[in-house]
Amino acid sequence: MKLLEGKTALIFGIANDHSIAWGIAQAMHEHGARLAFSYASQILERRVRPLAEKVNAVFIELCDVSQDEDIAAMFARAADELGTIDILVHSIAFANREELTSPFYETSREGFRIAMDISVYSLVALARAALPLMTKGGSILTLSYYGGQKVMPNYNVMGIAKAALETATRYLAADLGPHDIRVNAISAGPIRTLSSAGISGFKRMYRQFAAITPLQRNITINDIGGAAVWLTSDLARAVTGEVLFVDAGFNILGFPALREQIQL
Ligand code: NAD
Ligand code: 0WE
Repeated sequence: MKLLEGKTALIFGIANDHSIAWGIAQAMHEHGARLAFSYASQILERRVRPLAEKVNAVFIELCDVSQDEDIAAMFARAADELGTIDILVHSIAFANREELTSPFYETSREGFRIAMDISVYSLVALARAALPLMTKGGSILTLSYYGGQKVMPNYNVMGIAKAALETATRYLAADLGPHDIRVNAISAGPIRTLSSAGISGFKRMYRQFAAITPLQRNITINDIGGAAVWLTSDLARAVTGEVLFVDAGFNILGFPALREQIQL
C-alpha cells in the first residue's frame, strides 16, 4: 500500500546519499509522493542533482537557511512549480567544529548564535514560509538527537540546540494545529553521515550502540525513512508535537545490560 499517493513533499537537508534526508526522500518516493529538494551550497549541487533525478524530483533549489532571501526564493519556486505542499522535511543542523571539540563552557557567543540560527530558527522560518502553501493541511518533520535531552560527550551546544528544536516543535504544533498542520520530530540514533564523520569518538560510540540497544543493532537512514513516511501520512493524522525515538530502543535504558559475551 502506498501511503503518500497524491502528496507533495519539500525536503531540506540532502547533502549526499548518506544523508538522513535522502533516506526519507527515497521512502517517500516509494510511497508515491511528489518531491522537491533544497541544497545548502553551490558545492553540493553536484551531489544532490543525480539523487534528485533518481526519485524524479520536480526541482532542486539553492537555499542557505541563514539567508531570508534564499528561503523566500525557495518558496516562490515551490508555489510556482508545486502549487501546494503537504509535507515539509527539515533535516538541517550546524555548529562550528570548535564547539564540538572544546568543553561546553567555552562555547562562544557567536558559536552559540550560529548553532541556534541554523539548527533551530530555520525550522520556524521554514514553517512560516510553508504555511501559505499548506492550504489542505500538512505535516512538518524535523530531526533531533538524544543529546537534546541527556548529556552526550562533545555534543555540547548542539544539545542545547536540539532541546530548543524539540520545544519549537511543540510551540509550532500548537500554533499550526488549527490549520490542520502537524509538527513532529524524529529523534534518531547515531548514523554515519557527513555530519557525524570526523567527530572524535563517534566511531567507538557507534559500535557500542549496537551492543547496548534492545534491538542489538545500529539504525539506518532507511529506518528513519519508514518512520517518516508513517508520521507524515494520514495514518498519523492525530499525532502532533511529538518526538518519536527511532533509536533501536537506546533511550529507554537507564544503564546498559552488561553482557559478558559482547566485546565493547
Ligand atoms: P547531513 O550532513 O547529511 O545533513 C545535514 C544537512 O544540513 C546537510 O544537507 C547540510 O547541507 C545542511 N545544512 C547545514 N547548514 C545549512 C544551511 N546554512 N542551510 C541549509 N542547509 C544547511 O547529516 P545528517 O546526519 O543527515 O543530519 C540531518 C539531521 O539529522 C540534522 O538535524 C542532525 O542533527 C540530525 N541527526 C543526525 C544524527 C546522526 O547521527 N547522523 C542523529 C540524530 C539526528
Ligand atoms: O546532530 C548531529 C550532527 C551535528 C553537527 C555535526 C557537525 C560536524 C561537522 C553539527 N555541526 C557540525 N559541524 C561540523 O563542522 N548528530 C546527532 C551527529 C553527531 O554529532 C556529534 C555526535 C553525534 C552523534 C557531535 C559530537 C558528539 C556526538
